[in-house]
Amino acid sequence: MFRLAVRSKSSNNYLKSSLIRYSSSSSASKLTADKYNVKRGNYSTINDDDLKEFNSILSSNQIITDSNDLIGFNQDWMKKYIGQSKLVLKPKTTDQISKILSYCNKRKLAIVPQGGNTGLVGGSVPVFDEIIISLSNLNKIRSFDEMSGILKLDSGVILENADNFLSEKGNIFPLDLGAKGSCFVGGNVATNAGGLRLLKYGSLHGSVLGLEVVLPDGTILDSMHSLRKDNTGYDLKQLFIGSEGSLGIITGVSILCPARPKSVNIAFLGLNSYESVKKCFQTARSDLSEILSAFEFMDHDSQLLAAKNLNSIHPLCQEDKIGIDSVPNYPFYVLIETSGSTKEHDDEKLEKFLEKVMENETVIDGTVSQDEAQLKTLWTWRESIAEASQQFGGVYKYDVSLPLDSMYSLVEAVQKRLNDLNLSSTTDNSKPVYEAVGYGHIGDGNLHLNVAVREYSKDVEKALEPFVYEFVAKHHGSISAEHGLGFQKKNYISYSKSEVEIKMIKDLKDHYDPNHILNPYKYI
Ligand code: FAD
Ligand code: 2HG
Ligand code: ZN
Repeated sequence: MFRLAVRSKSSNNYLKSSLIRYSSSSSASKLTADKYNVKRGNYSTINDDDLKEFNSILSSNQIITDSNDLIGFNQDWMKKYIGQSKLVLKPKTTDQISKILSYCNKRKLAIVPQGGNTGLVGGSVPVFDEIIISLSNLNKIRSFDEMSGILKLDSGVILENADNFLSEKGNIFPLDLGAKGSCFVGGNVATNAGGLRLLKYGSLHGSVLGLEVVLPDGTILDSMHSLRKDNTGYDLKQLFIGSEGSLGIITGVSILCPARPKSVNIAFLGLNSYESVKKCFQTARSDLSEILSAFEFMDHDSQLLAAKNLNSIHPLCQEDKIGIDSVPNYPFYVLIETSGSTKEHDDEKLEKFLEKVMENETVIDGTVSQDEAQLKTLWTWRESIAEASQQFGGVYKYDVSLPLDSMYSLVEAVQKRLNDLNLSSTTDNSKPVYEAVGYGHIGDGNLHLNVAVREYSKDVEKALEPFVYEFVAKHHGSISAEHGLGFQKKNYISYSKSEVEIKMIKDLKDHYDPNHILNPYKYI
């Protein structure tokens, strides 16, 4: 029986509350520099003259030096990487950033650009005493052209605020992700974030039309174009999309925003095997074609983690149960979103598709959203996994691209490895690993492997790295599909890039940032 109503009562406010800046105290042994045995680069240390200079550029409320206020800026979202910065600057204009960079470059003071600090690879926080430049005060919408759908905005605008603004105009931001309430548009561009609808709207390499960037020596590169087609010379903005704060500070973004779909449906399905997930995707791609806007998959254990965290009723639960007891026994789940302009047309297409996949038993069970609240609830069961996986103390996250055929075998290989090494148990609290789960953007060939742990431990890390990267390289994938290299993967780029590619990346870095003041100890 195909159910048409969703019963879960949970809301998706979980993220907003969880992303409020934390206030836990850091201890010396947990510092990134100590944990990973990093040697401080040959940078200057901030002195009174430097502070005087920054005070001449910024007002006092744009400068943070209080140790309590610094904690949140020094620690990443996973509480895995902890830096030692003594100074956060919060400029309000591109010009102020230009002056700061020009000064820091001359003084050889290292810098970390920071957006919403939701990055998952340790790129947004310092390792030593780098100055944090927070983009949070650069938060204005600059212009919107209703005819073309081109939005120009400061890089510190929160993604959700940009999308809410566009919603009033009948448009949509061509990127959506679970951290939308906290991440900044500039951070999204700097990481080339993929998110939940890349399948429909493509990557930021396609939708970003122009950027304004401050280079390490303070030069302002004004490339805020509004042209869809421009073949005059190198496409320089592409250099900064995904550069993770290593080449310049993005201060402005010009982006093409499509019309907001008038009709949106979600189907949440239960399946019996990974083979069925692939078959379901193939059918969705051909039968839902132009209205297919997301195809996400989740394994059973990822739903258990979400249920434990949300403590609400799973969308496919038919009994009077709550939390983990409400999660049915299907090994895999799929969330399919359709977006279009005509409700009847989309409903009919989805209905036919569902009839087909249920009839040939690709799909065993399912439910379809009927209103905005249900849509949100269903998305919650997918979006909340990222947070749920760290509820036991910590999480090791991998965001890989793999051919669909070998995608889930990475999760199985990791589970086996952790069991063989006697590191994994959901019941024995003395074992560091709670669970290894898989989920992700199957429509983009992007798997998220999350290893939920009771605490960060060298034994677990050694069991996972380079094992995961070797597996990915062997299967011709990428060690980062969307979160980037940051601190976590800086030593592993060669698993995904050739020597020639790495040399070109290094040459560019040396050319534009010869003093390596921007985001040191990361990326490469
Ligand atoms: P930050 O974390 O502050 O910074 C990330 C990197 O960009 C750092 O290296 C930083 O130095 C650099 N940077 C930031 N701003 C600038 C700037 N203006 N100029 C130059 N460099 C800058 N990512 C995805 O791709 N897809 C997802 O679906 C997704 N879902 C997520 C869900 C959750 C719950 C969480 C916590 C994270 C998720 N992420 C996802 C990861 C993260 O949200 C993205 O990488 C996001 O784009 C980071 O934006 P931010 O503003 O928080 O950047
Ligand atoms: C997602 O798709 C994000 O939910 C986060 O990219 C993935 O936390 C993760 O590993
Ligand atoms: Zn993702």
